[in-house]
Amino acid sequence: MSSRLLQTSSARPGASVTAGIRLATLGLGLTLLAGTGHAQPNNPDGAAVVQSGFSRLDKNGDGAVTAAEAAAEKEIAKRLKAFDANKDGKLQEAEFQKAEQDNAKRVLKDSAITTKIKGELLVAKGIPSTAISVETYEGRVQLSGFVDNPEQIKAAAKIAAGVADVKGVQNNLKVK
Ligand SMILES: [Ca+2]
Ligand SMILES: [Ca+2]
Repeated sequence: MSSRLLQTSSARPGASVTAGIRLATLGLGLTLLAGTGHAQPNNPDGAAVVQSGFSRLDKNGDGAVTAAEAAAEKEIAKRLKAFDANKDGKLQEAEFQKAEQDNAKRVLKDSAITTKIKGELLVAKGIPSTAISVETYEGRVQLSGFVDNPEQIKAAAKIAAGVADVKGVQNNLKVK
């Protein structure tokens, strides 16, 4: 086994150097990760404790997030009723996880829409795409920034509205 490894590395001297660099890069990455862990608050012994969203919101630690506790996180507060499966007016941990997953899905969908619109603005002719900021929330798109003329404002809005899953476009573009 070891002699085979030796043969391989002597046959291709460059390979082991590359592997060495890769290992060094990996090491650096791990160091950075460890650094992030240490930087966390409420973590005096340096252990990598990641507090879940649930225990962060369940301030009194009674195993349920009430409307008052959920108020700290708008996306959870918004979903309290819909994900309160046992209808006790609070989110137990399993209910909370589902609400959180639903919001994560929403974030993914919205950023996919934003990315698609930015890509289409980029390839469209005569649109100063870098001057246009695109934000999406629950499928509703907001365009803002300053462009050269009213035609560009119209064209950009038309492109945004034509992207799949877009529910509406708020056009705040202005001529500079
Ligand atoms: Ca609670
Ligand atoms: Ca509940």
